[in-house]
Amino acid sequence: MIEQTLGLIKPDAVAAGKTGDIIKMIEENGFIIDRLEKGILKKEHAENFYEIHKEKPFFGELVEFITSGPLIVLALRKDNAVEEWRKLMGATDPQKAADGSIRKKYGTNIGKNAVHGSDSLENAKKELMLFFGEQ
Ligand code: 3AN
Repeated sequence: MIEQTLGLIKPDAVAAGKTGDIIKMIEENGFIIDRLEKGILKKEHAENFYEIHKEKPFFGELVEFITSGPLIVLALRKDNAVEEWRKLMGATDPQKAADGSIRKKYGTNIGKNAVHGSDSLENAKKELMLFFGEQ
């Protein structure tokens, strides 16, 4: 099934000048980039986005990091996009991420891990709505 998912290139990777490399990997892996935007997230927007992690000890750190500089917001389309994008991203902890994955290549640690992807089709719809509004 053709799906759309939300991808972020996080501030660590943007600041490191890896935007182009990551977009190249995305395109080479057969994703269509339907939407692309660069900007700095407002604190309230980030808190909303990471709402499911509100009770976690690293919530403050998470919000601070994701708002710390420009990021790239992407709407990615492909057959089975949610799962395929998570596969291309690799495991949350870059040290555990598979060879060839984006996090293995460009992630620093479990917090600064270069990219984000929705974890289900339901959350993809919510996250796409949060960033891009009604399509
Ligand atoms: P994923 O991004 O792979 O779906 P989640 O949903 O478990 O991972 O975590 C959301 C984000 O929270 C991660 N991308 C990561 O940046 C951050 N995170 C997860 N665990 C930790 C942790 N133990 N310390 C700091 N940040 C974390």
